[in-house]
Amino acid sequence: MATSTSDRTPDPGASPRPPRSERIAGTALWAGLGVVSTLLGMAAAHLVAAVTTPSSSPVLAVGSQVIDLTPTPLKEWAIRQFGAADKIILVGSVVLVVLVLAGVAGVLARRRLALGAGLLVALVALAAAAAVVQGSVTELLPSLVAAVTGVASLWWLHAKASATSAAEPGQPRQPREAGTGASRRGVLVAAGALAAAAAVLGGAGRFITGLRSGNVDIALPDPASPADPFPQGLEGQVEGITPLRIDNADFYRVDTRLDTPVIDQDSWTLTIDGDVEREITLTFDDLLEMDLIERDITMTCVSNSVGGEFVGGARWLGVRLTDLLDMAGVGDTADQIYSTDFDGMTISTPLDLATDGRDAMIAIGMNGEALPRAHGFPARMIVPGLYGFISATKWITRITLTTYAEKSAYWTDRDWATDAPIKVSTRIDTPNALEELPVGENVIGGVAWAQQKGGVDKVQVRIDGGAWQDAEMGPSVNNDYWRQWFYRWDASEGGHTVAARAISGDGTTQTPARAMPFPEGASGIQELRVTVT
Ligand SMILES: Nc1nc2c(c(=O)[nH]1)N[C@H]1C(S)=C(S)[C@@H](COP(=O)(O)O)O[C@H]1N2
Ligand SMILES: [Mo]
Repeated sequence: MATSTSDRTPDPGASPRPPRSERIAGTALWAGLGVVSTLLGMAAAHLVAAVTTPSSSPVLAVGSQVIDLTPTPLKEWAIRQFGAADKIILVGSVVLVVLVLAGVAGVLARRRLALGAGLLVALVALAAAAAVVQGSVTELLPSLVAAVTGVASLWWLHAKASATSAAEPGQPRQPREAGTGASRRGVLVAAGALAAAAAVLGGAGRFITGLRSGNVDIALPDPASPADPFPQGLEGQVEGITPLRIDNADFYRVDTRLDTPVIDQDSWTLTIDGDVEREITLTFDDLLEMDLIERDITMTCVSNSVGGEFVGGARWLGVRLTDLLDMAGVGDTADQIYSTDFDGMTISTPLDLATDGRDAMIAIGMNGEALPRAHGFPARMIVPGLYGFISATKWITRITLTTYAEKSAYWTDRDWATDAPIKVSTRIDTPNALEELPVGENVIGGVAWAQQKGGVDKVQVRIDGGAWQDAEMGPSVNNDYWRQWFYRWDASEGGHTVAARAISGDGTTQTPARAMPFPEGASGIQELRVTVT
């Protein structure tokens, strides 16, 4: 038999189909090429977004759109399941879905490059649409970069895989197969190089975002109306208790954003309009020149479950809200303060409550520093006694005096309450649920709050469903601030339940009636089991 090159192909008469394991490896390789191309596109886009508008990064734009479209019950479920990690899980899920589709695009590209590239472009088009809905047309740039980089990368890898496969000596031309052996190694090296490039670009994007979202160091003026001296808390005395004042870096953060907004205080302005005698616009410097009040106030999120993490006490510095409203002159039809952040997100606040004499302010300082970017720099609203979602607008740029009939804010559109005073509540900080404790004296401790209800007068502890016993109280800062408490418990061996409740200065006892956070805040009594051995 003559030995032509084609004769070296094993069993030339049979189907050229490679063995099953080869086919799986081939598919996996192509899926991987799709994933690498997509990662490179996302990373390049992330870098471009980092230097322009961080939130226009395709994954974040899609994530924000998902947040806005998620029905309230599902959102509530996610917060219950994942707590403060909900956003990491959201972004992670978006990335996962994108990467699965990227793998599909790679496999399609093996058959026809245009099919795979088309799927990638369709994916990016979705992100671009989200970026435009979330931001503006100027935020299309990162998506464009993602499309160009991703498709170019897929095209290059496709060419390499096809070319090396065809160049295999003695092999029939198989342009649709990533070759085997040496040729496959070439493709893997190329893909590895692109993956490394993606890591570098993505890392650079992260680094730049980190630099840009660093907090601003501004010397703040002294308050015209300072807070009372701050007492020593129980934290040195009761192990595991929450500090009386929460450091800025530890303060809970709740908002709809996946980025940390970077706002330049020199171009920032605050406008007061709507039903007012004269519309006014103030700069950051204008605020610094006004009389400032300084107050210790405990903020609470409506999504905080009983015993949850979304509550914190801090010292706020700002301009009295009523001073600003008086400058504009509020008309007599308004019943709602409708505030807007730099990105168009809106929050409603009942006008009568915000102006009833409580220390509502437009804050520019938190615990002796300018507001951290995560907490609203350059300015935010703070209204003691109301949950944050109807009072604490961060990155605020506009205050519109209007009516609830006329305008509805972000959470109002999602069926949350418009009038939601913070409920009297307490949290057991120590011991932890299911903790094992030694027989004898154990200290139970925590914090309680009753803003605008006369502050916390008493906390009581109940062991195994027995009688309520008064706890020892930490210092009282003011009626809008939380209060630490502890109870010395002589524990006997066995399993026990520990519960705590607060009683406010105006005589409100924390209700045992259980309510979920939606639509106006959780209630009930925190009870946990411990084992004493
Ligand atoms: N612009 C803007 N402001 C916002 C929010 C938001 O999503 N966007 N979330 C509100 C909610 S629900 C709460 S509880 C407080 C939380 O403020 P913090 O993150 O500083 O603790 O901010 C409020 N202000
Ligand atoms: Mo909130």
